[in-house]
Amino acid sequence: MKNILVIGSTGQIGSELTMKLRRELSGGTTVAGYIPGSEPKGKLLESGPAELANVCNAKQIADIVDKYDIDTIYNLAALLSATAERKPLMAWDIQMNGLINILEVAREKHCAVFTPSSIGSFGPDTPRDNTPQDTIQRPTSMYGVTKVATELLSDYYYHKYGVDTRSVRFPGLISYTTLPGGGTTDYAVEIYYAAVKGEEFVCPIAPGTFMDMMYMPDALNAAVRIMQADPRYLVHRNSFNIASMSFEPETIYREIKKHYPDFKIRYEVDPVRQAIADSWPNKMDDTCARKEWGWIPRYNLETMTQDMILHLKEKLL
Ligand code: VAH
Repeated sequence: MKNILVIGSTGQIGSELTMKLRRELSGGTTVAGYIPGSEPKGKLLESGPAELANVCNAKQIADIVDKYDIDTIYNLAALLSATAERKPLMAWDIQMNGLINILEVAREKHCAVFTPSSIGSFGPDTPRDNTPQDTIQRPTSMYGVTKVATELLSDYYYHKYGVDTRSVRFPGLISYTTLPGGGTTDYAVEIYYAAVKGEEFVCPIAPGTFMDMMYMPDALNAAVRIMQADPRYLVHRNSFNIASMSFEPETIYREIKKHYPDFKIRYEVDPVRQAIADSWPNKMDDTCARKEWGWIPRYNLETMTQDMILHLKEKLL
């Protein structure tokens, strides 16, 4: 990887991935792709080039690839699960019509492509514990439908045209830099903000609802490492299970309470997000990612909580 285009560079993943790529791949260029209304600001804008990059405008993407001699595209454009349930046709347009634009540009201009999948690609018939790498995927959300289709289309372009497509199934991602928007797992970010601000947390997900979760630094390492992996050892491509921790609201609440003994939680379950969460697995088996490209997480709930609170105190207080 040398010259990279990050589409969705101002989102929860993109804002941090772009900065990481610029820090770690200093020999090349990392272009921050954005759409009107989500322009890069601050260090993201000052540290490198930015271009309008709407996945639904294939020519716009192709022109950027030509201008910067892009060899790798990180396609992070998506509506998250709860938003996608409210806007299913927009989600399909961005995630599928946008994806085929990216894959066609990559086919013509010989770019590698990373498009993330998610635990959302599984459904209620999928084995919930130690979810296998290769298993049934019949999601019941539009987000999940687009993620399964993303995996299949990305594999199709690899097998039929040789496009170097790779992907991971992200758990719920937790970070202190950019708030997620419209996700089912967003509660695991919002709970830290409430604790640091000294507020009671109103949790939209019911106690006992386990989901795979991951700290953003581990997610970013996975996104970079998989694209740098030796393709000779890749048995799978789209898309690898990666896991680090699985918890439910009471578990994370008790961990935060070690730092804030007076922290309170109450539940106001959101039926849309709860139905989505109930259809997702509890914990994935990520043996294939560990074997094929050396995936290994560094954070657990205790160390993530320490780091989140440390940084949110600086950010909010
Ligand atoms: C969501 N944070 O909740 C995203 C993610 C695994 C969950 O895809 O929709």
